[in-house]
Amino acid sequence: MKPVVPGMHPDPSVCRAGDDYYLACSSFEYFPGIPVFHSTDLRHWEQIGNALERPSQLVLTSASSSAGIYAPTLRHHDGRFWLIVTNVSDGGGNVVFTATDPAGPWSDPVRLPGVEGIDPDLAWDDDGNCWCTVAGVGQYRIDPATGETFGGRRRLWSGTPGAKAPEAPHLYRIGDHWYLLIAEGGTERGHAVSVARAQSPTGPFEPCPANPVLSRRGVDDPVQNTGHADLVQAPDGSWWMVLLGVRPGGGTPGWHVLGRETFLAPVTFTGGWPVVGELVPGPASAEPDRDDFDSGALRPSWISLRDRDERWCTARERPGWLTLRARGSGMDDPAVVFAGRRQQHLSCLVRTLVDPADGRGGLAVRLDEEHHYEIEVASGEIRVLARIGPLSTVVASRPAPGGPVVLVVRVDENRTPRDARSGPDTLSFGIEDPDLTVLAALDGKYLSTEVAGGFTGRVIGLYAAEGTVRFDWFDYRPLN
Ligand code: 6LW
Repeated sequence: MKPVVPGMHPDPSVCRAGDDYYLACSSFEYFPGIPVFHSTDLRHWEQIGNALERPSQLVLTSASSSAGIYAPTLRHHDGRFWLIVTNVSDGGGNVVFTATDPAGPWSDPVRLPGVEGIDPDLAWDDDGNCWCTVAGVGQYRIDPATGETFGGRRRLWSGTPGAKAPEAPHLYRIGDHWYLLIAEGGTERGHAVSVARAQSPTGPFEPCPANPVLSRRGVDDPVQNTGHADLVQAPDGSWWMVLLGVRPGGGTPGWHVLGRETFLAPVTFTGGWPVVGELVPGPASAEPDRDDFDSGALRPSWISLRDRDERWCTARERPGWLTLRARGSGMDDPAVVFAGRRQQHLSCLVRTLVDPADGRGGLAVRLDEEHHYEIEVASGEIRVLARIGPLSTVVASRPAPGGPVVLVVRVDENRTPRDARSGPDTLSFGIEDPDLTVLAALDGKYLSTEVAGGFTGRVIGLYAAEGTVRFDWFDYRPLN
């Protein structure tokens, strides 16, 4: 079952304007922040930008991995697009952005100092009141244009008694009722979606007798951890849910490596309550995706760590090449200069042509600072490095041919685990000279969320660890 937006695209929020749908996701410590997608059928999504692409909109200086930007809500109201989100780092808090075109530019932030809590939602009632509902579940009346809060936080509902982490609230007016959709059970295997309804946006809320309305708890299904959902109505009146889920692989307990991905399901209303249908498969794999760095700008799928400054990362300095200039000393260093893209397929082949000149750098597969594998070239040597928790090691090395070299990582999903401990995939690192020579093949379980912890998934990309390193092209080929 393929997601509709594969790779690390969690906490999806969706809205419709006319015949067009737009979707936004969390982006954590990566810059630019909040990928924005467009679709006309809810199955095929194209990234049209990132909402937060200027330092005046997003500061992540002190964001540790899996901190930063959490759980946006995207809405179309009164002829404008509204985005509300929490930056859990750098004193960011809850902030609202607006745009007339969701591809951007988005406004500078309006801060909501009176709103505490993550996963903020925006909903408007017929009297023009704007309600901001947050994890917990609490609610504030706000003015999203000024950031003012009227009165304090009111408790709305805490979900199913005994269930942990009532979060990800979204509030909708549907027919005669206000529906409050939440996630509960935590974002791991116990994740679920529950719903309550009321006559007014402020409650009192009556829980759905069939809660949870969505969960994969204890269910034999390749898609697990389903939850954190949002609803949208199609022009024909049908309802749809976007939600996050993961695809664990290997033996026990199952390791997911791509982060939490966005899935789609139909929703019908029976007796005034939503009933969630089977997941709708996402489109078949994308075509090979090649970047030649010829346009001088990086496409929106490229993400950097915490910031992207022309001094360290530019496609303009040597035309047709991406130039990275080291700031941190390597992939262990939170300050490393890294630019990559989400791994979006369970199997894929990634290649790049690197000219290390007098620098050191290469191709990395990153989960976080403490969990990454890379192949790098420097001063006549090619090395494969692995960092797993507190342990770092050089896995393989060999002399480098002079001049630019093609570095390769191939990820192969492990479709038939040999035993209970078999990992989800194998990552093979090598060089093309011109035939492929594999220097090391590593178990992918160590670059999974179940090992590393946190909320993110793998990103594959380019880095500079010393001096200036230039890349002529970057080729990402899905293999499934
Ligand atoms: C998000 C919370 C969650 O704020 O994970 O799955 C957190 N749900 O709602 C970070 O993505």
